[in-house]
Amino acid sequence: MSRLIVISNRVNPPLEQGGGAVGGLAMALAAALREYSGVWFGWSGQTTDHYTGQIAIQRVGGVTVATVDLDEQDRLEYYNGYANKTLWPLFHYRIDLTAYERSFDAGYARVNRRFAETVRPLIEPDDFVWVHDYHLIPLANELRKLGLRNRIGFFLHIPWPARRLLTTLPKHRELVEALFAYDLVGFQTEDSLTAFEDYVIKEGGGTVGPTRVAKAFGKTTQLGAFPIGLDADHFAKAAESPEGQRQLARMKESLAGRQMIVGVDRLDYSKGLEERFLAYEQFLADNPDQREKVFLLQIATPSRDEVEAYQDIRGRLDAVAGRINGEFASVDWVPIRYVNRTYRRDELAGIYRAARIGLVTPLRDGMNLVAKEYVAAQDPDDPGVLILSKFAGAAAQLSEALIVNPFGREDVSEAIRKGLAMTREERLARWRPLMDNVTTQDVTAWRDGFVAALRATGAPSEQQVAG
Ligand code: GDG
Repeated sequence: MSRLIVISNRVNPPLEQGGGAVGGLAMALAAALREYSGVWFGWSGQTTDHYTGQIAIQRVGGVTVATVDLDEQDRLEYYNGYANKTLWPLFHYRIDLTAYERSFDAGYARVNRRFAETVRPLIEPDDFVWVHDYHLIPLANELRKLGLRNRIGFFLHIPWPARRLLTTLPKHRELVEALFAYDLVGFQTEDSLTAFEDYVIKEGGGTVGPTRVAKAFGKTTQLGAFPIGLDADHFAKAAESPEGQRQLARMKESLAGRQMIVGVDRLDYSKGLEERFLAYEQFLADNPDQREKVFLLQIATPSRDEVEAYQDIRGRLDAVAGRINGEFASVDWVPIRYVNRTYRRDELAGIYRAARIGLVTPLRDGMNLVAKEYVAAQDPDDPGVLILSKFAGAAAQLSEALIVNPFGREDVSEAIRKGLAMTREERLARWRPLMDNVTTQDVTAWRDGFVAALRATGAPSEQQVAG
């Protein structure tokens, strides 16, 4: 059987049960790599003075993991730079935070070239190559330049932005053209896929056929939407595990008869945390009878803290949480418990289960796995209520959630009120189809769907190989 070569920016070796890595991508890939033999290649997260291209190979949990160190300039220009100061904000509709710097462009191109040269010798003729995320869009093009003829697929974990937004990027055309070196380009949602097609047709002068084969720049690629899922059974079991139950008991004790609303996010401006705090403040102002009967537990794990926009949002959240607590707290009640640390996955499952409401209100999100985790962790006899942003990719699948506009404080405040008052019957009626969706459209379905679609593509055309 052909092997699978997975390439992503960072490599998080498959985790032991209950392990504590942060990042939806890491969890999903760990599950994928348990199934196929192959290699997972990416940056170690370490830097050296000069790039050597020396690969460190480890065998972890049945998966061969190959990592390489980058140099300091790579970290600044490629990772902190083009990936996290240019593409991430732009693709999350934050043009105000998007930095366009020539050195970032150069760093992005350099690291993609280096990755291609370094991983090339690990790839055998029959292997399928699966490249992940916005850090590595030009990788297939670089691999093709080195003569690689294997089938190569790309999956974008974040949203694809609207055409008008993308065209603000100085080298938008090159970026999109680079995607045509892949045999398959996958998106989280139909929405992202349609936005890409719109670009191909209107900016790229190309076409998209009924089977979603796109033609532009003299090349052809297959497109598809593959909504990412959860290791759902595993996660549901984590809520029942000793650690999950211990955490649940601990939370229940600390509730002291109050209801809990929970939010769990990487500390990122795309997650809408400040807007969430303000909406919750609105709820407290609108519903004085609910004060002291409820609290919000917000777990926000620090992320990308070398990037200024992340330091800013962290400072703002500290201030807003402090202000709201100062305004509403009483001697034995704090309205927001704001925690900047990481929990084990099984502990998280217990925390989700203890919460009457899962509050997931990103301003933009490719998918959002927290929404699915909240659903999977619920008690089947007495489930909680999911409040979900219409701008999370997950909203397309989880339509029985209370869907809100995260920019509208009144809207979110009203959903909180409704969620807290919801009868067990209605909670069950909403949760059952949500749980069905989360368990059937799980990470295995995602992975198998993508790999099957990649296998079904024809061999790369000569044009693609010529790059
Ligand atoms: C990108 C896209 C897409 C958080 N705190 C802790 C912890 N987490 C875990 C959550 C969840 C993951 O991090 C976050 O996943 P998301 O999907 O919400 O978001 P991103 O990290 O932005 O991921 C996103 C995803 O890729 C997959 O394609 O859904 O749209 O932006 O799994 O549980 N995990 C642990 N402790 C914590 O304290 N163990």
